[in-house]
This record gives sequence, structure tokens and C-alpha cells, in this order.
Amino acid sequence: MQLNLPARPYAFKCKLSSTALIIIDMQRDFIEPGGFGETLGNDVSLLSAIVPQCQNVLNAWRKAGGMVVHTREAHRPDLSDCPPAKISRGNASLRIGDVGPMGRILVAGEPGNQIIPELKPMDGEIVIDKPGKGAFYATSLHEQLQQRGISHLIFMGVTTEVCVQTTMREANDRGYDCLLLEDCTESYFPEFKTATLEMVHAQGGIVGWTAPADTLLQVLAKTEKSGE
Ligand code: TIU
Repeated sequence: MQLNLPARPYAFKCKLSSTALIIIDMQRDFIEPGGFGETLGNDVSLLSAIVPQCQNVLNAWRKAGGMVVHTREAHRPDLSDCPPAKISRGNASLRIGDVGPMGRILVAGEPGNQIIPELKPMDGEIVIDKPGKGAFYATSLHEQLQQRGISHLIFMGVTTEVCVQTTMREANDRGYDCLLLEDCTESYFPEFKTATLEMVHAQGGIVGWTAPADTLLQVLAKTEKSGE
């Protein structure tokens, strides 16, 4: 199935069979009160607004048979994969590894580290636990995508200018074409989201493409109807 999406700076063209939907860090730590996002001093309520549209895209993508990858920012319980600089940075009320209302902050297996129930991974979908902001750093993501012949990535998730943009930049350097769904990503700072969308598609798409999720939903609905 060929997908041809109106996008900025120009149409994003890909084949369903060689495209993965990458959902960045839609975990309770960033979206619910009491997690890492809030301990950093952020208003986490802004982020939950994108959940329904993310669900729409995930459902449609699954129905079309597309590959799905979920990521979580997660550290080992002994924090051996967490640089001391990451733990000590800033003046967080609770630091990585401390016990918070949703368990140990940003630690794999804790309640706060789970992907929100609305976007819960299904059997067969890839879940990448990543110690960094970029999903390619110190993970098997690139190898897993290469094994499946993936060349194009469609992104959703949080936060736009931190883990989403970092992963898109890493993906660029590894040869992937990337589309960011504008209303399926959010930042604690709305102006940073706006700036990130601009910097992704500026300069002829220096980092990639952006488009509203409806463009993808419409294309998927049309191809479903025509049985392509
Ligand atoms: N703080 C912030 O905006 N983001 C992160 O720490 N991680 C992700 O973006 N996932």
C-alpha cells in the first residue's frame, strides 16, 4: 500500500510495508501527576490533550497492518545505565531512582514507567526501553527496523523538542525519512512545540516532514475502502 500524504514542506510518500509508527515515551512518568515530568516542575496536564488523536492514529495504523514501535524512557533498577549527570541535573523535587507516588522515578518495571492504558502495546509490537532522549542511543531499534526493511518513520509522542526531536535527528543520521504528526505530539512549553515543528520542516525538510494526523487518517480510510 502506497501512502501519499499532504505535508510540510511537501508530500510525504511511503509504503506501508516499509514504514513504522514510532510512539515516543507515552508513559505515565510524563503524562500523569507524580511522575518524572512533574518532578521537573512541569504542568503535565498539557500533554494528555493529544491522547485521543494518538489513539485514533494507532487504531487506524494497526487496522492497516502497519508496524508499531513504542518507546519508554527507562533506566535499570541499579541505575547502571543512567549517567550521574542525568541524575544530578537541575533541582527536581524527586530524582531518577527516588520513590515517588507512581514508584521509582523513570525506572523500568515501576507503575509510572508503564505506557498509558489508552495506548497500551499489543502482542507483537516492539517496545524499546531507552536510557537516553534519543531512541537509537544504546538500544536495538536501528537493527530491529533494518531487519524488517523499514525506511520511513511516522512519529507521535512526547515531548516534542526533547525525546521526539532527538530521535528524529538520530533517525536522519541513520538514513530514515521521518514524518511528525503535528497534533499527536506535545511539549510542556507550547512555544517549543511550535518552534520544533518549524525547525523540522524548514530548509526543505532538513529533519523531515510534519502534517496533521487527519491527513494520515484520511489516506488510511480511503485505502481501506478501496481495498488497496
Ligand atoms: N523533560 C522533557 O521534556 N522530556 C523528557 O525528559 N523526556 C522525553 O521527552 N521523553
